[in-house]
Amino acid sequence: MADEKTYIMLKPDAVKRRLIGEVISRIEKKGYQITQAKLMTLDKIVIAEHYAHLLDKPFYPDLEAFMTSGPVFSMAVEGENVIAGMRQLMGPTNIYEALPGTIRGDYANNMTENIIHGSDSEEAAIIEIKRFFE
Ligand code: IDP
Ligand code: MG
Repeated sequence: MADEKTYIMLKPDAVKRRLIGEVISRIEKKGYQITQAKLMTLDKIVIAEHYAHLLDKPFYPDLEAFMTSGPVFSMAVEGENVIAGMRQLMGPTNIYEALPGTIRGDYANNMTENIIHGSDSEEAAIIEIKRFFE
């Protein structure tokens, strides 16, 4: 299978908790390659684009406040089947179902502050890499 690219974001809780190195280490141990990386602070406009599918959810205000609370660490990550592979390393959205050994399972104890974002499809990966790196 040809190499794929995905967009990975270490959220403000990961940066504040000094977990950038820990998560990068897991990505590299898996054999994926980080091809772009950048620390950045996001405004409400880009968060509303990135989480457009969640704008009407009751938790959106908390999500917006969290995502703009400090810098995030953005990465483009490359590898065979990396989109699904990273979602597996991350663990599920519902952190109560995230098993130990996954990033969310090991580090997240809250549905909103869950350490990491990863694209969920090829289309999303292309849009998100463009959004955060161009
Ligand atoms: P994903 O990050 O696993 O792709 P999405 O459904 O795209 O999950 O949700 C984006 C983000 O919104 C989650 O990572 C989490 O930070 C937050 N979120 C999702 N569902 C909930 C919820 O039910 N309560 C609080 N926050 C949520
Ligand atoms: Mg998502």
